[in-house]
Amino acid sequence: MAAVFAAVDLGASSGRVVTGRLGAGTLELAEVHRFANEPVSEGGLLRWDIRKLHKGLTDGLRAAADRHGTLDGIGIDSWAVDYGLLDASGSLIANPVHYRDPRTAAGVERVHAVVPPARLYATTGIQFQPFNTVFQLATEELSSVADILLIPDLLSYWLTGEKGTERTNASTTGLLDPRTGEWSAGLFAELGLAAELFPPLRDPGVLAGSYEGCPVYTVGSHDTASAVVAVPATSDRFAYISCGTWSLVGLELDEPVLTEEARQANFTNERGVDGKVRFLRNVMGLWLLQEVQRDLGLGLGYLLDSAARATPGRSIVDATDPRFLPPGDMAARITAACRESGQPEPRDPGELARCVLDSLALAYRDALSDAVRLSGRPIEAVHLVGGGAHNELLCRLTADACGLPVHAGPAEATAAGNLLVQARAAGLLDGGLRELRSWVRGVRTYLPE
Ligand code: LFR
Repeated sequence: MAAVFAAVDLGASSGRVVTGRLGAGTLELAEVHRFANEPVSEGGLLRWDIRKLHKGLTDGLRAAADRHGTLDGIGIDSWAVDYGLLDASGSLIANPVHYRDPRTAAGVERVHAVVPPARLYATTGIQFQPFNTVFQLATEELSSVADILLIPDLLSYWLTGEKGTERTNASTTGLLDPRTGEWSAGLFAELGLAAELFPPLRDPGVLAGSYEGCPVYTVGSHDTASAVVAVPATSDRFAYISCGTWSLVGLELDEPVLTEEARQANFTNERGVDGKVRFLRNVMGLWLLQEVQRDLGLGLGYLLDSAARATPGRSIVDATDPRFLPPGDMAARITAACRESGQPEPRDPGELARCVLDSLALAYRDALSDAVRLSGRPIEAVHLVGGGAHNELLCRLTADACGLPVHAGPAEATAAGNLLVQARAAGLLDGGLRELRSWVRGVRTYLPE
């Protein structure tokens, strides 16, 4: 008999509920609900409208149940680093602040004054990003806070009444020891943070509670961790690009790489499902294109068609530059970056989009060659998963830039990884990541030219 699981996947611009029907030898995915994620400005800060997301989630679960009858499990993943603060009565104090809000500069200074960057990296293995939870927390007034819940853990708490901190996402806080998978007690002490503020750590793939009689499982609740589960690799010699709003570019390793070179190269050691290490670099990703689209009021199809006709490699920007982090004025910021580096300014939307795509492909190439050099792990192919797998031009440019075959797809890797970990937790699948990956379908290969 088939079993049906529901994956709740919250992205920076939309959330979705995807069901996975596990039948004879196949996992059939269906998107049953999609809802907008529109940040709000409150108290001078950019925030997530978390109640609206919660409503989208429960509406989606209802749609899933309407379609399939009963559900065999629910799992929640979202972007990383952000959190809600609860008071002693268990109520959310305010909407969670968006990691793209520039409030964190002071937090970075405060943390680095106590724990210098090199020691912070040696302790946690997490790349410097101004929005890491550890820096966000240094800007908070925590005296009336009883619990800190990461976004998927907060929504899971609202569904089940149970509190916990899922480990893959906990690693993105910049407070976890990558060698043990436990909080770094020393770091908490040095920063004057009480470790009890986070509910107990829990692994992906355990029972978190229940919602209306249906089991809720932890999954790789950091969306990137779930996406990496569904990379359909058949050997160890692969790299991945999880390509959505961000592009997360790197390798799956067994041990963290905590060298000074890895820090200088801004590589992170996030925790993966089954205790793996996601050794990767954050590249701005489709955010650049989404913001150009929003800025110019143009459709994606039009932009990509014109980019395909534009001169290749006319100007390149650094797609890891934090100047592109905040929303707004993206066309102007990209044009300024070209001008400042003495390159021709894009003259039309097609040239602008081409500049973004060429820059992404080169940033992928650089990240992959650094990853191989820093880890000593050779690679034979690149798996590009996530929404970017639909972007043929980007896939082609990536294959050419990297000089490696790019296996593009599945686009819904995050939901697939979420569902596979649930199915295993429910006892319907067994084995390791290799076995889970064998259920993943939907790949198109681009060979370098
Ligand atoms: C991707 C992602 C990245 C993380 C960024 C901010 O959706 O989770 O992995 O660095 O969002 O949370």
